Amino acid sequence: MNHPRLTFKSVRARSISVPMNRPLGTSSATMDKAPFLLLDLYTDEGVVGHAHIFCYRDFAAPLIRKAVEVAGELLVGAPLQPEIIKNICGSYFMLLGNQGIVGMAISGLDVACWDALAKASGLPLSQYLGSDIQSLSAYNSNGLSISSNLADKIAIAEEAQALLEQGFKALKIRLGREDHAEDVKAVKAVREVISSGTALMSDYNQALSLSEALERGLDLQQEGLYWIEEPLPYQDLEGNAQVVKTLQVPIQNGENYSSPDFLSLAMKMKSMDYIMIDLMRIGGVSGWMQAAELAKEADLLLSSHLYPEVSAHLLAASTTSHWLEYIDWAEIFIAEPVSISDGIVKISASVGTGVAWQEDVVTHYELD
Ligand code: SMN
Ligand code: MG
Repeated sequence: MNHPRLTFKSVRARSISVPMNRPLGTSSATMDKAPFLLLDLYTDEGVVGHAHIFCYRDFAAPLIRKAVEVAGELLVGAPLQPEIIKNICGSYFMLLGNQGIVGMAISGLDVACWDALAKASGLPLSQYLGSDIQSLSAYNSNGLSISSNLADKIAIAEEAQALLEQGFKALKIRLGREDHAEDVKAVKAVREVISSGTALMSDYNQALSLSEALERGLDLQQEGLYWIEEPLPYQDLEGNAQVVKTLQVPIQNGENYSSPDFLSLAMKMKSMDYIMIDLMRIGGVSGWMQAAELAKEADLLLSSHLYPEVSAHLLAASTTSHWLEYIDWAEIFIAEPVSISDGIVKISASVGTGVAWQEDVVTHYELD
């Protein structure tokens, strides 16, 4: 791909922690604040690229920030090209390892780089990547948590109805309570109030052992779930393959895959029916596009994990595009949140990713 000529000047990274409209309770953690790291990548030519990285825990934001700043020092004066960022950062961080905090820092720089390149070309990112798709189906992934105040049937049913109010046709429920019967009760309570045409995805966040996944999965199959996500630890490729083989309900995996190579291995092992990519784990836009190519070769349906603002462009440019995960956590600080009606997301027509900050909000929630 021939990119416009831009030169890396500097990067500014700011940690913020914003309140969430609905706390998210998963089998692994409950969050009521969303920590993000915001990147502004400056070029000699005046174009600025942006990226936001969801950091899961407040303490992680300054750590990822440090890795971004160290990488930024190395990149001063370099031509702004994804391959160059990957090579310079890849070799500097080689001995430490290019996953986790470091991987998120490099992915964030890659996203900010693509944002700047698409901006310099005068195109929305989706079009810069060759797509002319204007809209995508999204599921509402807010809420439906595992948390005590939602353990009762009525509260979770009411929440499901509220989550469908914007016209969504699909929701995701978090599973993995100690007591499987409580999970079943929650699924039934939601299913009872949503129409048969509404898709109900589910997510265990890696909570189960293989025997639990098989037992619970076989029992849940009759509840009409659209997919079961991450029943087992993501790296247990063999166990996941066994779950895929045994259950009829599709298994969704991939949000924790840190490279296209790992995805390729997981695909060879047949560890998923559907694939979900997180752009800040897989290597930014560059990693996503490689993953999309692998998904295309294997004819695997590809969904996004978090970052609906940016992922919408990437799904639009992916041949086997499936569902966009919609969460609203960044809307408080993003100037142009994703536009949704009837569960359909319209791809932003602004140049680049369309992501820019509401500066007064960023200042208010800045961590340090
Ligand atoms: C998830 C995402 C982000 C934080 C916690 C849990 C979840 C999902 O796995 O797929 O939405
Ligand atoms: Mg998940």
